[in-house]
Amino acid sequence: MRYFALAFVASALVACGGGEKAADSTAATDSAGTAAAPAPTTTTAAGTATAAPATGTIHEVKMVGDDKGYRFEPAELTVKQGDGVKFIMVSGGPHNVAFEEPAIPAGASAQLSANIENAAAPLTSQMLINPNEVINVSFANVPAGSYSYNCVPHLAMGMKGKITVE
Ligand SMILES: [Cu+2]
Repeated sequence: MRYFALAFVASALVACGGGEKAADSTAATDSAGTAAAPAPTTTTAAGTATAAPATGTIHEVKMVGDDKGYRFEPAELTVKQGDGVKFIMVSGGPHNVAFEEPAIPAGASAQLSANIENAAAPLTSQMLINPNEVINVSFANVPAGSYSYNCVPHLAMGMKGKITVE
């Protein structure tokens, strides 16, 4: 009788300890995720950089696909260092924003990759499917020059753009 009572207590303690462990590991994951969010660090072949938030004007570029074709509106845009560009999904998705190493200034790759919010890959944003979804790209802490980009799904249809950073 006493043996069974002890066994019951022991198994209750084990169950309790297991529960606490599960709760602890959930909390650790949450706090790590939150801590990483404000300043994601991106490593590319060109090096490592931490996201530099836009501090200037936020410009808007629409991502459109309709019976006139696939395009960024405006396709060409001039911004100042520190500005940001908000790409807005309007129609005809999925669309994304992909910069290419030879078509951006030398030394820009790591910082630009870090500055693409929720990037899917170096220099490449996630895909947007639903209207009013956005991709924010900061042009803080990147060299002045010409940044050409395209939409990967519609590259063959000429969905390309260029941002000049002054
Ligand atoms: Cu597209």
